[in-house]
Amino acid sequence: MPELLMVRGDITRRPVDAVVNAANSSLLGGGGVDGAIHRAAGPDLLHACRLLHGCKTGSAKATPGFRLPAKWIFHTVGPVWRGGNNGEPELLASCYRSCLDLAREHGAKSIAFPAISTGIYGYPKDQAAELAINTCRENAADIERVEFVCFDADTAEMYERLLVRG
Ligand code: AR6
Repeated sequence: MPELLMVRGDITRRPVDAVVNAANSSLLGGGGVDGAIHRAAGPDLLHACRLLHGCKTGSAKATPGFRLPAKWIFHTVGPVWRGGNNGEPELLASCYRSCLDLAREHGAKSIAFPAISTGIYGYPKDQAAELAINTCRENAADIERVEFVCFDADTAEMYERLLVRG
């Protein structure tokens, strides 16, 4: 079983094998965590992303980490929240699973996730946290360490509570 833990702070600083980016389907950058990752990784990241020709919601694609401490960046596209009956939970679970699949393919033993879809895309934070933890518990058997990197106090508190509950 992997170690699942909450880490408070900026995902761009995490010394893990792979960090996950909550991108949009163009993969050409944006605000939120996507903007932070592009700024920290440097301009080579955008060049690499251009070669990927976008990404579907629920899928993920890999680039090197460039100037990040992480070796890899897995870019995934979360669903935009439209009330919850438009496949949002399935698509969000698919983001986490796709990134764990990429970790396996690339031999990444540690991975750091942001709270995908819970910023600009509006997914309710509590529902997203529960789904993220359950999906990683069920699909990360061969990964040593899964970090949930929380930028704000609300999100951190939710993950803390849910991870303790087990
Ligand atoms: N480290 C960790 N978490 C962060 C950081 C950071 N440096 N910065 C923000 N967060 P969002 P989304 C948290 O909006 O909802 C972009 O424009 C943030 O507090 O970044 O999936 C993309 O290009 C929140 O908890 O991603 C897309 O267009 C979480 O990361 C769109 O936003 C996700 O918030 C994707 O929206």
